[in-house]
Amino acid sequence: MNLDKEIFNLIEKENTRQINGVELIASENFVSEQVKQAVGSCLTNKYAEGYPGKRYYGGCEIVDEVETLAIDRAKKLFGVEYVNVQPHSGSQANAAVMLACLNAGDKILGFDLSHGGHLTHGSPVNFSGILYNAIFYGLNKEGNLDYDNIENIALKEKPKMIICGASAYTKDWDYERLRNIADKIGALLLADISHPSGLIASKLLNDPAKFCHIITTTTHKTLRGPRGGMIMVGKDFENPFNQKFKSGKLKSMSTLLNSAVFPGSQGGPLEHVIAAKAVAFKEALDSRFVDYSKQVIANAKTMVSEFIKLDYNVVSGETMNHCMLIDLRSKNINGKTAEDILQAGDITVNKNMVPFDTESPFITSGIRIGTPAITTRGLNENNCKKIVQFIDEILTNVNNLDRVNEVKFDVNNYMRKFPMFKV
Ligand code: DSN
Repeated sequence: MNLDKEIFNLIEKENTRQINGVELIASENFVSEQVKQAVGSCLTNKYAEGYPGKRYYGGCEIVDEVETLAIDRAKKLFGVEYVNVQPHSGSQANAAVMLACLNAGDKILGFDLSHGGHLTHGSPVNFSGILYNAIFYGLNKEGNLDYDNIENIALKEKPKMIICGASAYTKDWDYERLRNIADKIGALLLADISHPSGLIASKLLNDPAKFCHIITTTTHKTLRGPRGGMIMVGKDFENPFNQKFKSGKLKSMSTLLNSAVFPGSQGGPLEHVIAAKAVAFKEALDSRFVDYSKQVIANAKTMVSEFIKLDYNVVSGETMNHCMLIDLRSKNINGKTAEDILQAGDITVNKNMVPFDTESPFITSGIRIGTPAITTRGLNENNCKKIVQFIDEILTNVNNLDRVNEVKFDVNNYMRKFPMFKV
């Protein structure tokens, strides 16, 4: 068959874009060759609805082994009793958890999207806010979570589920405190660790498995696997208030979650992606992954202190993880303008709402920056100082495209020195 030039030329163009640019989107990363090979393997041909040993199709003996290996590696990596590796994404993982645990109209308490939360934690435009009755907690003026306030809201509103986890929060989470709050009202505590899961697997951040009833994550952010999702339970238990599946006898949470993924909300699992997840989990079990995760945090901390030296307003003034939020109001630039002009210099970030933002989500007052991808390319603290200089030079020349083009030339030359995946 003739090569599909249209598509493969585009893939090559994207490859060049990734090589030449500075990738600072906090939720992105670059995977190893082995992860890519698994995603592009013959496993994409196989239908395997069901679970290992209980499939609805023949010929699943080998994918059963693949999926079991992925599950076993994830259990070891996160120290948990139950894992489902089939969710196609973090959003699908959250949808399955809610399907397993809640009835339509039940109240959920999540972290406000405009303060750093996620669409699937109750946003009115998402299934989670459409099907369930969502209420929110946010950040205080200093840009930190206020656990007393979360407790007050929970005691007053009595949600059935409390969701912790964020897309743009630079501190760690006090899962123990949140579990105490959940226990006071008999709520389930769900931790969505999509962003920091690689740092948690590396034991550099608090461990949600000890305190949260259920954990969801994506596999492609700090965990550096293929795009996908996963659900975990530290210690299996009976769901105390599930009505839909009850039929006289309470079922274990693992049984409910499996049913909620398939057949509840998904069809055939993507076994090629599950194989790639298994590869990524093996890589994350290697001590070199811990070194990588430490460097992700060190790089983020360096960037924060460099931005502060240049008078940028970093939300909450620090980071403990892989990302930072810059409130650009003091620099008189909005998030969209900053995203666009940085992109013109081949530096990719995303505009982001900052706490108490006065702009719309389409404009925003800030940008979010993350270090997982540049750290995979081997950039260290000194390199991160240089990246902050590039960013500052572009943002101080928003109206001088000639200068932005010069910086872009320097950015491209600088980045071409780095491999895409430094072991
Ligand atoms: N879109 C992801 C992020 O950028 O954080 C979350 O789903």
